[in-house]
Amino acid sequence: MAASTARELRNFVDGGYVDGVRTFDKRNPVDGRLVARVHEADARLVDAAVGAARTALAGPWGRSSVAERVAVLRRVADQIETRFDGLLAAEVADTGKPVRLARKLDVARAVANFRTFADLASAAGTDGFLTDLADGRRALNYALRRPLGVVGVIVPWNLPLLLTTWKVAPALACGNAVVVKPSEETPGSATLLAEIMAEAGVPAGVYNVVHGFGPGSAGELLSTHPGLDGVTFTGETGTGRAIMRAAAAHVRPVSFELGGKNAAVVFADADLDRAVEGLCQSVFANTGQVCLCTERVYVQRPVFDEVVTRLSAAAGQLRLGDPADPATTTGPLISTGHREKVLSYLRLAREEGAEVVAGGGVPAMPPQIQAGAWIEPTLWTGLDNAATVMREEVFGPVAGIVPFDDDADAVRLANDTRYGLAASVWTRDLERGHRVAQQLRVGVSWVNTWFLRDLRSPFGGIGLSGIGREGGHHSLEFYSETTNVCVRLADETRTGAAA
Ligand code: NAD
Ligand code: 6OD
Repeated sequence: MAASTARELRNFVDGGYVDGVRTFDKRNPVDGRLVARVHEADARLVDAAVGAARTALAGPWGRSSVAERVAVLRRVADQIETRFDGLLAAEVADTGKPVRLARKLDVARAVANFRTFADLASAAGTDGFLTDLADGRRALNYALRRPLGVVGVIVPWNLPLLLTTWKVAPALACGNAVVVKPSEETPGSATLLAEIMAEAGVPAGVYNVVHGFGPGSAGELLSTHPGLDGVTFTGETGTGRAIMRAAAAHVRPVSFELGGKNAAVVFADADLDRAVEGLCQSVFANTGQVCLCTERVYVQRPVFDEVVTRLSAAAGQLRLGDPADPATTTGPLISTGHREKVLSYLRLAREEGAEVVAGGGVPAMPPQIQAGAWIEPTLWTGLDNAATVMREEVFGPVAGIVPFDDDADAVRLANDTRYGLAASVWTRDLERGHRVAQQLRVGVSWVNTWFLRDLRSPFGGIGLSGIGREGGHHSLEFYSETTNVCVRLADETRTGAAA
């Protein structure tokens, strides 16, 4: 039998790797092989991580200037580039996503996240007002920005490095110290990032990582810890509820990016080549495991059949397989457990009357990877918004396609959800594009594109999709506390008009 190549992944606390109380296995979703033995943190270790972060804030990091922190962030970005291949390998081993996707999306975004928040922090100002009251009193008001403090960063498995760095970069830019809890499914890249942080000169205790699960494990232990000053979380809406309850007990701020049931609206006047290509991306990218992925496609009646036919054909063209093969477009789901959930929704869709027009089951794969969490890219028609599968987030490569008549109908259907994360509108008529995009009750509305990101722009969700916005100055605001200083100046003498 071949020797195991599984790595040991430890917690990172106060600048060093630390054993957990026990280990759990992380398996590769492509073939089920053991990737890592992960050291689970217990209450004592989570406490040590929070304590290390607090201590770091009392040291030089807590007194650092913006310019010093910006320099650190730039070094982290450079070091991620230097260690690009290692991060890429960790991300692909944990998620099974195609190398070419992880290269372009996940690891490249980690670099961009640190550079963007370095730029933004160095350019950020604060409010300042010269107060001039009617009674002649004058004052200078200016706002001071301080770090929030110790921030808990709890992240999911779908875009692990992208989402971790999306939160850690602005948190460090603002002078905080963080305790990161990666998903139990994707412990690799956050652990490797700890080495990168140390190489880039991030002081011990500023970046900590604790491994484990959610309830009864590191996730719950971190989110309920009294020593946190704030929590930033990306993940399922139900998990957000639990974290919010814990935050309420301590009256501390939360920033939540949660689930979605995102709509795409395709008008008959759309460039259908572009729309079908865009839909294929938005439904199937990362095997449908992006919170922004489309699971409801509304198509104007005159082009409904054509879009169904063309999108189904595009789904059939996707190449599932070895992540290292440049021809692979689509990886497995994150785990066979998650596949069970997605398959149960596909069974339900059929019971609810869906006509499956593409995929619908588990594909036959080569024997060496048949044990992986593979699933066919799937589309159905025949269900309206009343169906459970048109209302609940599936988080897989699946979508229902539904016809609509006019703009008002499209807006009504797209907004008929308790989620409100993202939407895309496909039309050649830009006036209509603006009009419809503005009527959609979502945090992010795209026209003739999908997942095109400017990191300075606000990002987040409405309703069950989240609380707050991150991105640009919104991130800097969440990760800061502001104190307004009001200094009385000499009164204005209002007697006697100018000579
Ligand atoms: P999840 O909520 O199950 O887990 C996310 C993280 O929370 C993990 O680290 C997990 O261990 C931890 N966790 C779980 N229960 C916890 C608890 N009770 N207390 C504290 N921590 C706990 O989500 P997931 O399955 O990892 O990711 C998929 C979900 O994430 C989908 O719903 C998806 O839409 C959502 N998501 C949203 C966005 C966004 O930007 N809105 C981005 C990515 C993913
Ligand atoms: O692009 C981003 O900044 C972001 N937070 C994306 C989230 C994707 C969810 O899966």
